[in-house]
Amino acid sequence: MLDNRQEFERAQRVLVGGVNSAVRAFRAVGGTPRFIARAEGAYMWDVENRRYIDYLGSWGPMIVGHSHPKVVAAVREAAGRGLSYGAPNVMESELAERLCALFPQVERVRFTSSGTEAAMSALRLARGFTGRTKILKFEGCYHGTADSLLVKAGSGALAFGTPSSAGVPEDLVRHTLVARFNDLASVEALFAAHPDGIACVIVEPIAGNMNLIRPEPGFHEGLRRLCTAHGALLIFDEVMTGFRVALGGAQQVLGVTPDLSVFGKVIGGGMPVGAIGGPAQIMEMMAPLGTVYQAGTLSGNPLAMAAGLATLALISEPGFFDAVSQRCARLVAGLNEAGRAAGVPFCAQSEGAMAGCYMLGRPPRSFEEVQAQDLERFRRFYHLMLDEGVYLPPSPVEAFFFSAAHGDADIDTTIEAARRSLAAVA
Ligand code: KE4
Repeated sequence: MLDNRQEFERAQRVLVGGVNSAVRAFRAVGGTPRFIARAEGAYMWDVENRRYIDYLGSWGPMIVGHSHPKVVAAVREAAGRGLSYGAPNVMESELAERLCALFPQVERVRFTSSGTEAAMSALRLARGFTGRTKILKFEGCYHGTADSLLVKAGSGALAFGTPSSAGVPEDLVRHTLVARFNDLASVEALFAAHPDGIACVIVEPIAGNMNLIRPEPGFHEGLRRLCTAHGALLIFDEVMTGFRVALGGAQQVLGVTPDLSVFGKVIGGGMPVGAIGGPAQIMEMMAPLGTVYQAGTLSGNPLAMAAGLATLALISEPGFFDAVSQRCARLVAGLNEAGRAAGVPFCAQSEGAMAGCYMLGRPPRSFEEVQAQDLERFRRFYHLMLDEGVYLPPSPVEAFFFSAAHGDADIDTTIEAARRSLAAVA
């Protein structure tokens, strides 16, 4: 068996950067990515058989924990009936019915195989429905890798300092307008500059790809008002927040209803699923009923639907979100206490089972504030925690993810590891 370093050297000979998604390459924190051999509950084990308490959770999907017996059983059972049909199957309808029941303004759904595809298709739908060309996004928000959205994006694009990707034609991105999260005046100015020109505003309702940044009171109500007044569609990208901050996503927490919602991650339970949801009047602009084309070979894949259905059944159980939110809050309280004890500008916060920790004295409220972190101190902290067997997302601009599988002993172990690690970087 090769160790992590040897596996990484091997991977880099055949995979670009040794990875299949840029953020996995540890470029923001340095060092060698861990090659995971297996995962169960709150834990992952690497090829050196080192166990980690996992707060990556596959970047969000694993809210019930890894290899949950009911999810694995559902996938196994589906696999016995075929891996993919390329034709309708009833589980697609079942999962869509669950979505429509949870989100009142969602009357029609279209499944995809990733959040990127769902966000990209939602943009096309908004442009087709409104007949307009411009889209408005927010600096630091990330909506996957569709060309129009790789402009001042978050997540790995931000971490690597390439928020606006090479290879995206200038005459395309000129239709992408960028405002500042939590700055309604920057949105109003763009609407004033482009009257009747903006097809949609797409936003992470609670930002997670410039680390967790909460919306200021009134921000989303303002977006809702401006979009309605200007005939633009408001799109909530709930790929990360959906079924994570609450069963009804950020729109339930915020009490603001978008025109279209984009989902992913938890809705697939670890299998490839994205989704767009919205009123029939808008959604039915999409093929085969309308003229906005959209398709995907593995969209609605039976195994992915089975994993999503099993996961949604588990998180819909009474008390699930109260329990997971309370335990996540206990972890965050312990991390904040560890920062105070170490005398380090370090803090953490959470919303439901989504959390963020920062090398800052108080939670950031903007893209600029999150950028003010002491990156070298974060890197040292990150690796000290990894060496303690605590796996956080390998970036200072990513949220971290709690699960129902994280027990009190895991929380206590994590807090103690943070105390030692923060003391060491003080
Ligand atoms: P995917 O295409 O990676 O399934 O989804 C893209 C996406 C869209 N919208 C939001 C709000 C997202 O957070 C994401 C994906 N998030 C990143 C982590 N910040 C996925 C990790 C990765 O890129 O490997």
